[in-house]
Amino acid sequence: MPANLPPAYFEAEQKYRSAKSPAQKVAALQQLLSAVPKHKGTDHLRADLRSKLSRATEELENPKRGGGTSQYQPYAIRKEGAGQAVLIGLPNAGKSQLLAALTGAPAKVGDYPFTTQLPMPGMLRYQNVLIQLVDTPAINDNDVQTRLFSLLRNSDMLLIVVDLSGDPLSEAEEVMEELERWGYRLLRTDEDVDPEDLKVQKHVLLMGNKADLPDADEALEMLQELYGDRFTVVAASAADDDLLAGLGEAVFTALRRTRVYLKAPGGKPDYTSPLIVETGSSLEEAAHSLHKDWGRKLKYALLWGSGKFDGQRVGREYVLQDEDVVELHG
Ligand SMILES: Nc1nc2c(ncn2[C@@H]2O[C@H](COP(=O)(O)OP(=O)(O)OP(=O)(O)O)[C@@H](O)[C@H]2O)c(=O)[nH]1
Ligand SMILES: [Mg+2]
Repeated sequence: MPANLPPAYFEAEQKYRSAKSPAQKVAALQQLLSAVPKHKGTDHLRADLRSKLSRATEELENPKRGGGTSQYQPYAIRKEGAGQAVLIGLPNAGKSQLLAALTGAPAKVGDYPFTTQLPMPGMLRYQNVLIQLVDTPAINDNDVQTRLFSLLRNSDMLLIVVDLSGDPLSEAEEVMEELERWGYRLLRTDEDVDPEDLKVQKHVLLMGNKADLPDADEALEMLQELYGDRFTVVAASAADDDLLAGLGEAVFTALRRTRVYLKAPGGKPDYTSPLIVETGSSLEEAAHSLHKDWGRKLKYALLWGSGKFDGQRVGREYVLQDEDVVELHG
């Protein structure tokens, strides 16, 4: 469950990931721990960080007995924020450049294929929400496919990046064929997961990238014509601030998340750190994700939000809408 962590946490997290020596690791972990707010929802995370810190300290003090690099698992990227969206595509589509432009993560960009060798995460801010983006090596790189597809399986959605200045239609086709070959079923952003289907079902956003280059408009139109019925198609470019600014909303919508602002009786709602739940979640599910005690003891909630009476009383089965303000009563 998202723990609604502050930006300082993700800065420290970035430091931790790039830490090379045990001493850097220890420093970054200490910073991480101090950035985590202390409440029930972060108990697990704090325990996890404390045990990492004690292992890193051990490694620092006894270099030979420490875990060393064998425990380093670059394809196991822990989810952070409202959800994890993974950038995939063929070489040179501009995945790394896009990650860098959207999140500031120091992704390596190159005009030669297979520049990216390992996945790298970064945090994209959309309004009051942080979304984790993950850059990955090219999907047709045989050496990484097994590990890459296990990362994709664990992700919340896929961002398929194609190069509008190349041959975006055949790029999209190749990426989709690859995914289908690995047993994936691709879903439109507004399509529900089919519980009967045993395939790995993932929501997809199709990104026509390098929209700043000549003839990109026509290429985007063709992409829209061919794939527009099956997927949401958006234009992207690391060189165009207006396009970049619009991507946050597109990714947030595709992630299918709902923001809930909690308020205490007589208090003000906290608009800065919404509780994030899957779209379609009931009040009961949201209360449970907050804490299992709340899930049990919740009787009703008072609700403020668009299209509702202020302070309307709703039951456990009420389906939450994005930006509802909720006061829980046990
Ligand atoms: N004009 C333009 N060029 C871009 C854009 N994004 C990336 N490029 C260029 O495209 C080339 C490839 O960019 P990368 O971000 O390394 O591509 P990638 O998809 O990560 O490639 P691999 O890591 O090899 O899979 C580089 O030369 C970038 O400078 C863009 O939005 N516009
Ligand atoms: Mg790359």
